[in-house]
Amino acid sequence: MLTLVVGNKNYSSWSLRAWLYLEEAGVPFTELRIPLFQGEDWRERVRAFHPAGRLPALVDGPLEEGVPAEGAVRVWDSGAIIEYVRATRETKCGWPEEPRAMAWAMSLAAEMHGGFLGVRAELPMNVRASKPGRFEQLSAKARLEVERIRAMWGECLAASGGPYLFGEAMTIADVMYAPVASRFRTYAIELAPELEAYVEAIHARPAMKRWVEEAAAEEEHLPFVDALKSDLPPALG
Ligand SMILES: N[C@@H](CCC(=O)N[C@@H](CS)C(=O)NCC(=O)O)C(=O)O
Repeated sequence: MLTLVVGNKNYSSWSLRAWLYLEEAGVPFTELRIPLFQGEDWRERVRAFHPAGRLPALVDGPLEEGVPAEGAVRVWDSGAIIEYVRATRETKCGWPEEPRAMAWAMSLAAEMHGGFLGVRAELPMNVRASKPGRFEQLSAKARLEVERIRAMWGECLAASGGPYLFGEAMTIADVMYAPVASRFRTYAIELAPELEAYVEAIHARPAMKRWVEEAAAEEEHLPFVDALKSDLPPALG
């Protein structure tokens, strides 16, 4: 029995990655949502699942009184969650099989997981928002990162023929960049037609559509994200 703990669907990009992976992989799970930055005790509630108080987190095993029961396996960090699920369950989504494509996909996923700090801070995920014109306000660092993402998506799609980065099937690389596709839509980042088609293909996935609908229905607002304040907690991006 798997329980995935996610944050606010509108804002938590790392939660989206783990959630979308489980959905695309076809692995059954129960979702538990703990909205970040809400109320006095949100960090304490999250710490029952993730020792550093972040989301997403996964529990393999029962919960008792809303927290992992003794003996339940706890996994945190989106990358670890994806690999744990792949190692313990039958999954319909993974890495490309061909070694060269696999190496490429793994490298792109790692590049996302470990980098793009400018994009993460200056283009925070805000699924239901529409904030065109943001590109002109970005730092040089964030602009270069946008350029790198455009180039990497373009190279992959040209080599694979799309509609996903590595061809006909969604892979973990697409899952890792799904929140970037969402940000590019929110901030109307200019894209070549084939990259727009990729953003559209990601948003056309039934699971992604559900996440977007559920994000739009959430009631909490994080003013520091909505107002694009510079003191955005870097981890949220
Ligand atoms: N590397 C982690 C990042 C987790 C993370 O930082 N999550 C954000 C939400 S998207 C968070 O919990 N932020 C809380 C905070 O900034 O205190 C992962 O891949 O899961």
